Amino acid sequence: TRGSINLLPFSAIRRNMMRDNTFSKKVFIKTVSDNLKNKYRKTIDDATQQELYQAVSEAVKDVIMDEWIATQRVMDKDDPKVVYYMSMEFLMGRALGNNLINLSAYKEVKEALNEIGVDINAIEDQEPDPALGNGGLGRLAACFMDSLATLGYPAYGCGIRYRYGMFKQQISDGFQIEVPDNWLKDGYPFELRRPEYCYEVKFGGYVQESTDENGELHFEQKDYQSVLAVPYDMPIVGYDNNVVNSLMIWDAEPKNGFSLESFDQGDYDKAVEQENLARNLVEVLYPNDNHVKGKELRLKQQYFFVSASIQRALARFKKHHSDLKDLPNKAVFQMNDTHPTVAVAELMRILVDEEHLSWDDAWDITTRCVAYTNHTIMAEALEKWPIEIFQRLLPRVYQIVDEINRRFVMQINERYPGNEDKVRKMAILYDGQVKMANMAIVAGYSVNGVAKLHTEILKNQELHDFYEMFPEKFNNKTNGITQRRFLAHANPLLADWATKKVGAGWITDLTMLSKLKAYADSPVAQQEFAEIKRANKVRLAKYIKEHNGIDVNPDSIFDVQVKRLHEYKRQLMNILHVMYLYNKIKENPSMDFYPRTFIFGAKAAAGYRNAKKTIKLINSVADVINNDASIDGKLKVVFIEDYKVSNAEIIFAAADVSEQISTASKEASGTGNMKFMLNGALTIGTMDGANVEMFDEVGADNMFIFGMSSDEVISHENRHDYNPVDVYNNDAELRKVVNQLVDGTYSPNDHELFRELYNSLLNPQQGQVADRYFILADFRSYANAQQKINDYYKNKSAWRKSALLNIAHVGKFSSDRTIQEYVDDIWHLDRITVNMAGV
Ligand code: T68
Repeated sequence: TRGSINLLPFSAIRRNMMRDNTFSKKVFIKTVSDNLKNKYRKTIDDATQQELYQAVSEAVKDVIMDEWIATQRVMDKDDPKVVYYMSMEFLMGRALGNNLINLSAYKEVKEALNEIGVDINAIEDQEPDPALGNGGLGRLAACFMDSLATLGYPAYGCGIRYRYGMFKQQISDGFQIEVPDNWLKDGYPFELRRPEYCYEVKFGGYVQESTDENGELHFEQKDYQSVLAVPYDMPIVGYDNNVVNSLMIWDAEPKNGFSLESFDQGDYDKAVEQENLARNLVEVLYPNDNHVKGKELRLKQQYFFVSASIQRALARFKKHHSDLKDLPNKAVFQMNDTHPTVAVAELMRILVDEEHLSWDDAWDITTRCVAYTNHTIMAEALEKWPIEIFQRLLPRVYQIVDEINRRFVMQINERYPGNEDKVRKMAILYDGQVKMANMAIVAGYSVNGVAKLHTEILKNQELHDFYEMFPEKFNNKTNGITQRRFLAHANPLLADWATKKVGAGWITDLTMLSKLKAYADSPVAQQEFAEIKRANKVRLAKYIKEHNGIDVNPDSIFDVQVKRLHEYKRQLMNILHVMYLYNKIKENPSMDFYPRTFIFGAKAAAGYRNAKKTIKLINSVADVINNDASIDGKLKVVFIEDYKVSNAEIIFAAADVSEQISTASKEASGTGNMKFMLNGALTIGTMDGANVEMFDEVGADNMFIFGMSSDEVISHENRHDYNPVDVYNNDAELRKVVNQLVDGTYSPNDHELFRELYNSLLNPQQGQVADRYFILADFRSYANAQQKINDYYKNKSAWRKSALLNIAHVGKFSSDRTIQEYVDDIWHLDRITVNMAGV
């Protein structure tokens, strides 16, 4: 057992550090070796890397626990208003390194481990990425949790503890293979099971109505199946402020422990059912990004975590309050897209059925507690549930939705008498479907988009009818990213350099980086930046060599597109352009061409055919180009397998060029764009999403804009007057590239392999639109912008200056700014302070 000096040794170290700025490496190492002994009966010398990771994590958790306890004590005592960030996805990324950064103990721990011959990077690499999200939406939730804690705002993240997160991607013969992500197999040190806060969640059955002695109606769900929702809390460590918030993610367990003896035949079946329900519910994350299919299990997942989270929130509230009318002063539920919007009806159900409030009182409370964020305008991502499924699964919740809808349709009819079109577009129940976005807008007191352009499109196009009815609800909150993970942790060289130049203030106030403007013209600063970028490119080259077996030249331009694979993001346009360049170099080997490495990383939803074919195409093009000795290594193509938060950190730091090339109007915001900018990459992009605001900040000289505007795209869509065949006919070089999809250049053994991609551009199949994402229309303009990059990069001083100016203008894109806006305009929270003195 541990002696008194090292009972909470690492916390002691930290407090020691804060008092006199010394760090006892000895005590830290002693803690790690104690942990190894107690957990594994091993010493540092014979422990595996995984065991070391576990032991180091336990030592770090020890410190976190003290602050976590202290924070929760303050929350209990001060009873501040709290935001519940409800999200089906939290794409957290690894915790160990990030927690050390936020405890401002990273360097000390790195050195301590160094002294015993342990490489902190190797230890960090032992941690699986908790990949409980698909892409931007899930990662945004994670950045928000970091900023909330860092700014000292009381917050809970509410989500699902999927047993399997986003699949691992393997590339085999150029094709994507999906491998289950068993992230919990070795145990996850940064989670805490909280069985004392478990709740029952009911599905199915029927609603029994009864009247009590006072003549009041009661509704009871009968003959249902249910599960027990058990929360696991993960600590969210604020930066250097002792604040530790909680991410509560819910696991499902069968309500009655499964036991053979205690059931007769009927109950036995029921027990098996409940066991299966619990297991299936949280088994796996749906791996689709910006696309939903109305799968019953997904609705179950949504109701499961929403109901459990609201129950826990109300239980917390009731510890301090008896009057539910005060709820809006103490809690706000922010709904991350439509996925958790069943919260509206669930809160109503609890208030009406269980708390016995009148409908009007319950509605008044609910509509002052819920707010909704929209992340997309793409029709296929809007959640609509067949009424049949919804009603069967959630019979009482459905009745409540029906009543909300009945009252809202009356409101529509009052305002627009006889206008059936308005009812068709705005009703919550229509055409046999439950439209979740409509319910969220009707009930939410705030509806926000995630970038200026996106919010304008919502107001003027997609949600125009709602905007006309409720203009006061609509507002914009441009997305942001956390600089703690994406600069301090991801790019320590650049982080230290920035700190030397402008001080460490940027870690909690990213606008401080604007002071770097003063260095943009300095040859010394430019040189220093160039050396850092090169070191990061060498680091990425090493990763690529280890993971892909490909040699890349760190002195070539690293041109990167990493994000989910989706047609609207236009990875296909990027690779068509690579094919175009290759043709040109082959035709004219002495042409002016700066060596370039095109780097891709992307997961495709398992059932998304064109997306998967695009991955295969990228790999096929890579095979041909990388093995063509005649081009002298001028052009390389790399597909990085299993793109995820942990390798993203390495990739952003090493990029020269950031590809943000979505069809204008389709990318609601983008957040990768900001991560590249933060790391000094120059963007080639369309006027879409937050690119528009990046352009406003950094100016035309430091960004490469091309392509149609969102207005042009939308007007072509409305008029149906775009014909890609015209473009194809009028551009011989482009025509050659498109033809190469089907002439065997990149698929000698099967000329038909890429036929579907060719068809998607020129030859639409039943129900499709030719080149729906305007790839051919934008191609020439894209190629011209790429040519400008080629020319500009040769002017080293100009390029480096632009890179520095990108970093200097990135301040707006911190999620700290975004969260402060949510707080000021929507949530109205007060900061807490947590004092560790005397602990
Ligand atoms: C993304 N959306 C937007 N959706 O595409 C991106 N969808 O522009 C934006 O920056 C980001 O959200 C943050 O606001 C998504 O990532 C999904 O992942 C998703 C998942 C399930 C269903 C629908």
